[in-house]
Amino acid sequence: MFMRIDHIGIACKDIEEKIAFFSETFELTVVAREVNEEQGVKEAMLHIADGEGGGSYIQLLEPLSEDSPVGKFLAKRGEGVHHVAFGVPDVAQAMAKINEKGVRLLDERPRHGSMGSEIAFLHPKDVGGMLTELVQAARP
Ligand code: CMX
Ligand code: CO
Repeated sequence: MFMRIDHIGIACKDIEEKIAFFSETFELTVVAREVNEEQGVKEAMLHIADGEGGGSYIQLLEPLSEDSPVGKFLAKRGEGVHHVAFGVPDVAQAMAKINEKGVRLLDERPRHGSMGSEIAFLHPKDVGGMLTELVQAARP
């Protein structure tokens, strides 16, 4: 079901500062910058490698408001790893199969993610404390 790690999502207070840090320290290139109102974030994708069905990235996330998922996370836990995203061939199919095993889905249907992808989240309490995202990358 999982083809690769698509990205690690990192919650930060100041995305410009973290873009400078990650790109300079690890020699990574920013390949996309977006505001996703539905997810309540300003984000940047830093490319690491290309893999089966898509690439792998670091996703830097700055909240658009304090009551968004990342805003609440920052208030409660501070900056750091917010979620892990796995690449899947078909997000709707993966959601159905995973839900059959008793894992709660946080989305009823796939939503729009970075760079034209389709995404869905799984409840962290059902995945050993890890907020998990499924990503079906956009077709090249
Ligand atoms: N990782 C691990 N555990 C987390 C978590 C995270 N990122 N966020 C919350 N939790 C835990 C909390 O610590 C809490 O545990 P306790 O009850 O033991 O304290 C529990 O989950 C419930 O958390 P909460 O703060 O009461 O609930 P929230 O209202 O903050 O909702 C969640 C949490 C995961 C349901 C919500 O953040 C969500 O729906 N996330 C999915 C969407 C998202 O994160 N979008 C931003 C990224 C967009 C992108 O990647 O493109
Ligand atoms: Co993500």
